[in-house]
Amino acid sequence: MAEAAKFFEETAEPANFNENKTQIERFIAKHNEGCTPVVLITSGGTTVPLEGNTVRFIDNFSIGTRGSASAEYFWTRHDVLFLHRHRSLQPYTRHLPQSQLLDILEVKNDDEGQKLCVKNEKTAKLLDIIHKYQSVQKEGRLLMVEFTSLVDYLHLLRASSLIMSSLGKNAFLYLAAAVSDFYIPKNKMPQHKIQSSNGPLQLSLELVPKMLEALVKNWVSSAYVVSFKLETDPNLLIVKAQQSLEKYEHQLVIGNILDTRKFEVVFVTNSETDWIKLEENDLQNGIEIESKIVKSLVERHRQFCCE
Ligand code: PAZ
Repeated sequence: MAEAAKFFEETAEPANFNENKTQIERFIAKHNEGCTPVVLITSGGTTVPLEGNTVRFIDNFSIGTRGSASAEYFWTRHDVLFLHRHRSLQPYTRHLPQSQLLDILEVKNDDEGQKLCVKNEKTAKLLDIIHKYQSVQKEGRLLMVEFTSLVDYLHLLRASSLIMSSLGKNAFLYLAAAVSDFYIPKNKMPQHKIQSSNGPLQLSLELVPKMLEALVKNWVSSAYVVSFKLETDPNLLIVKAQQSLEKYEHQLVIGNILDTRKFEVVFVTNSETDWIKLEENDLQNGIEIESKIVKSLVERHRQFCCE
């Protein structure tokens, strides 16, 4: 935990940090009087800059499907603080990929001239998305905050967790972001663009301190905390998830394998290892695995609050 504290001392807060923090404080303050639980969803990947004036950075595959889809299912019971990577998928708008935007529109002519309309076959789906999105926004049930780099993400995660601690057991953390395990500390990073004229590049990355321990024990100690574990080797998945649970003593680890993450995940707790899978008919009916994940978690959090 000392390493976590040192990390925050040595790294600067992101540019708009105070503004974001104020917004989060206001959002959570609204919930302190009521009994609506709030879920903090982290979503998308983090970048690791190689230069102070960043031209190049290391990134990862995550585009935020898990986080953005989950947010939509949490609204049955929870309000959502959505901490997401800049330009990654967002709840509701994820259904409208930019590449298809022009295909759902058509130009119609009437007495008043040309009108831009949504194609008939797309109208029902779009109306449904817009109604849901507007009602969540109107009722103030969603706050979206963006990050890009690993350092931005960790500062925002710590601030959000500390603020949410006032919610007690009504705080739920759903840590689905793919966060880099390695980084280059500022004092070991060149300020200016690395020059290829200097020859091949050798990088030395340091380990990012594990923040989950500080989060569970110090930042938001009464919360229900679910972390994710991604592996590519199926033989490692459950062992690594169990190790994480043992080490950090939070409530649940959701394990997933890169290639099958959209179809199956495994819930690992102190007492069970429970697979959640999409069946053939789920796939045919367009059911998303996040609907099953979140349904189970909402019930688990409800029971946790009653204990
Ligand atoms: O964002 P996405 O839907 O493309 O991927 C989701 C995921 C695989 C990043 C998530 O389910 C996950 O496992 N996050 C934690 C990764 C890790 O730090 O092990």
